[in-house]
Amino acid sequence: MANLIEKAQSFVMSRRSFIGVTAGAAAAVSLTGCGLAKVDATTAEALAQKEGKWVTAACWHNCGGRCLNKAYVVDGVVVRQKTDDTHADSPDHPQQRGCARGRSQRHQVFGADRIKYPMKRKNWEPGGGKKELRGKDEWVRISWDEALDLVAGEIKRIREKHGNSSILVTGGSEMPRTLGLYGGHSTHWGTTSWGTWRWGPEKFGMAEGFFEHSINDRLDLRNSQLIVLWGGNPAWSAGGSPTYNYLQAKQAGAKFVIIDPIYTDSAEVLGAQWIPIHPGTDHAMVLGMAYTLLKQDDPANNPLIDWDFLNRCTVGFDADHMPEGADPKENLKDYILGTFDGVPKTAQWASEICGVDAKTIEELALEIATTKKAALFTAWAAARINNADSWPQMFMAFGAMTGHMGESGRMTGVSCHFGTGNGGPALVKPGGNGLPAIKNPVADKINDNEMWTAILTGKYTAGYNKTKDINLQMVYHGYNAVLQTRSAMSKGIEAHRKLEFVVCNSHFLTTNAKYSDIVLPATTEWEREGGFGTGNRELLIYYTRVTEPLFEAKHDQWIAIEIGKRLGLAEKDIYPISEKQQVFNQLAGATVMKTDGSGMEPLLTISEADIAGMGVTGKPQQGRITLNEFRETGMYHVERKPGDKLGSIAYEKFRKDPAANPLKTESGKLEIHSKALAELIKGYGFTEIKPIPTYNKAAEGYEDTFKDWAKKEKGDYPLQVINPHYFRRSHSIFDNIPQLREAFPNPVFVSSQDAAERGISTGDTVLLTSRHGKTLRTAQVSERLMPGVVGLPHGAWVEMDEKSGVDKAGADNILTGPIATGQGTGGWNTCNIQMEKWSGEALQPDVKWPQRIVL
Ligand SMILES: Nc1nc2c(c(=O)[nH]1)N[C@H]1C(S)=C(S)[C@@H](COP(=O)(O)OP(=O)(O)OC[C@H]3O[C@@H](n4cnc5c(=O)[nH]c(N)nc54)[C@H](O)[C@@H]3O)O[C@H]1N2
Ligand SMILES: Nc1nc2c(c(=O)[nH]1)N[C@H]1C(S)=C(S)[C@@H](COP(=O)(O)OP(=O)(O)OC[C@H]3O[C@@H](n4cnc5c(=O)[nH]c(N)nc54)[C@H](O)[C@@H]3O)O[C@H]1N2
Ligand code: SF4
Ligand SMILES: [Mo]
Repeated sequence: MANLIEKAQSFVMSRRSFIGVTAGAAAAVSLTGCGLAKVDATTAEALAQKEGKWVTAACWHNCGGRCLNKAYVVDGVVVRQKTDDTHADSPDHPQQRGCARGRSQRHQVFGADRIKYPMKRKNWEPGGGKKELRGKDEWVRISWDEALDLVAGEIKRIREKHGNSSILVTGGSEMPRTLGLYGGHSTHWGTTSWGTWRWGPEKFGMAEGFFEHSINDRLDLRNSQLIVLWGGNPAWSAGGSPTYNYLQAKQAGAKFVIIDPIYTDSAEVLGAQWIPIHPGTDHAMVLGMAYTLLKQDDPANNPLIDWDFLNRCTVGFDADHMPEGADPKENLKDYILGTFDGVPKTAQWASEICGVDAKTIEELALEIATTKKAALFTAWAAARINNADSWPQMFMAFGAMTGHMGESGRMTGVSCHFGTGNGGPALVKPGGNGLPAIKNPVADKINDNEMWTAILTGKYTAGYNKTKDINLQMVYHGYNAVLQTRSAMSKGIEAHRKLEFVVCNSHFLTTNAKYSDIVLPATTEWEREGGFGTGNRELLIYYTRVTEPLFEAKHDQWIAIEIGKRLGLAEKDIYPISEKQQVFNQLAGATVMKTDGSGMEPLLTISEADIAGMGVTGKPQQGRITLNEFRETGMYHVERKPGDKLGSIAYEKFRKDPAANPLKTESGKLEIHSKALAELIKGYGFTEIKPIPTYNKAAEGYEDTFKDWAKKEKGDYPLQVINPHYFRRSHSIFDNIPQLREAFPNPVFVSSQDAAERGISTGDTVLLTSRHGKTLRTAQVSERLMPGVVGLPHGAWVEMDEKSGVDKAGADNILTGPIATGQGTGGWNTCNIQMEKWSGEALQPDVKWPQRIVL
């Protein structure tokens, strides 16, 4: 221990940082009420000798994993963390083990750079005050009373001057309650994670609104002989057990194929066949595969297409199976064959677009068609591109052609995030918190891609052929990082400097906070009553308070109430239910699947004493485990075994008898011709698609890297940049943690061919330039990328050099533009750039940058 403490003390991350720790040693302290202090060796030594208590600690991020995280608290000090040891680990019942981020959670909560007090921009005054200084002004500490008076005062003033719609609330669920009662506010919308899987698929019968329902559960995956992934890198982007679950399928004999511009760690660990592809062109590849099958299929001697499934369960594949009223010429088969447009979608045709050679396209098509049990998966990355509204439908159509749907070991759908390789409805879930909904009287909803231009131009798209005027003058940033995570950040910064007022509740000086006028310190989940980790269908995590609020941080709900009071509203209308009671209601309402799979039953036994102990109102109840047991373990993990009644086969009943189990489409079948889909997309007012899945070139996609496509002459932005979700961060969260900065340096991944052509070596600082912005990063040259593709990890906090207009952090959205297509998708993985060696000063590693410690 002494050695560890010595190490900890000498491990100085930055001049002002008090975080001094290596894995396992003590460091951050919460001195109740007054915040943080450095632990000296004597205190650390003393703490190490004392008995403490393990508390289930939140890991509440949108990270694609759900792991059990525990903090060992001695005298209010978090001495160490651990992960799931609640039961023995086995392939059927895996422990939910945390990743490096979750294990660094204490460095986040107790970070020296936490926002400690309410603060305002020095030159700010009601109405704006040197708006151009947003993002570079100094900060001044103010009292909570002053801060709340100023925010409420601005809300009042701006509402009177410009009306309720001039106030835009981003994310969060707290201020919408207060402002909903105060006449309302404008909102924004978008598809973020899901890309074009968000609103389209339920129109043609897939997933019925919930992506996990499109694939079978993880134990059934072991019955697949072939698992093909169009994108998806669970080893990086689905923490916890998904990669382990995939490995069980491999162990059971499955072959893996991964179609991805990058040879990922997932491809490596799964021993997958790697098929590199140009980003945003998967649709073309699948068309080439479908053509191959149509040409070679011989039902009598060489059956490759599941005509029975197509004919019984789908409409629109061929002229004989069209939905009512549709033009029989508008069917997918004739589109693929080129019957009417004169362009057969051959493997060669596909190859020119997607970059996969024709032979590989044909071989993969035949392999899938002749394998008895295949799983066809895609993650959302391949749909987080512009103009891809027909891609999910094409993916479904190919699954239907090959019949890999609705049976054991056979599935076609999305395998991503919490649901990676494990589909089906939740087996355990919390109840509702009991809060009544509050309606927002303002109807203005702006697509994420137009959020910043709406502020700058006063206009936004409000539907088909419909542009609406809007005068946005105030932004309230709740629980989100939109300036960082939505497209067109350069426009976003400009927009922030145009507004009369910007306010943000925040943990750190994040991008949203940095460009605000007033920043209010928010508590983290470790400083709150408790809450739930959901998403993985097999488990429910119940975390509880680790520490009292640090410094002057307050719960977002408290902030919303206090601002509301100053606007003349009553607490009982904004939050009629206390934080404690909200948690209790979720506990009392928690349910778990009966072991025979026949329905849900209460999870918890709760006694009078429990209710009194929590200081809430409620009735005692009987359930499967006691509340105390749940609190102690921190997790209820449904135990699964092959052959149990808790599995899920997507579309099973539908496949057996589509008439008796119709989907929610007009025809009741999977619609390869979907009028509803085409109408939905048209209704958004951005771009249109056909009812059948034709290939649509993406704005700023591969084709746009050429000046002249026919002559194959490259243009000014000859490369494609994509944004892998990176291990250091959960989106923008954790970017500031020194330990994670050291472990994951956030380079830009460059193919050796592109590097050689530009004289770039590993370690060189490179400049990436798109049509929309410029950013710097240190190159990591690798054979693992397809030439022409650059991997810029998602979510780094922008660090703008105001003189040159160049960002130094590698912020992905500095490069993306305000492009809205189809269902308003975040089209991030279609973006064109140029790359060159930087002639200016070389970048220092991020870990050496000063922390953003303000006060
Ligand atoms: N270029 C590009 N952009 C992308 C993507 C991409 O691949 N490329 N991916 C997209 C995807 S998939 C997603 S899901 C989005 C994510 O977009 P966001 O949801 O905006 O991203 P996060 O970084 O998770 O932001 C959460 C913020 O909330 C703060 N926060 C957490 N808890 C609390 C709280 O209790 N109170 C308050 N006040 N704040 C809190 C965190 O500190 C953090 O700043 O990004 C999208 N953006
Ligand atoms: N570490 C970490 N994990 C995360 C997150 C995070 O921020 N950090 N965010 C979570 C969230 S909210 C989400 S939505 C998920 C997202 O999960 P995904 O969408 O799976 O994540 P990505 O890392 O963007 O992409 C996965 C793979 O798709 C490849 N890819 C990109 N574009 C294309 C394409 O056009 N075609 C094909 N075939 N492949 C392509 C990338 O090279 C990458 O290897 O991740 C979750 N997990
Ligand atoms: S994968 Fe997510 S939930 Fe699991 S430890 Fe990492 S950050 Fe926490
Ligand atoms: Mo996401």
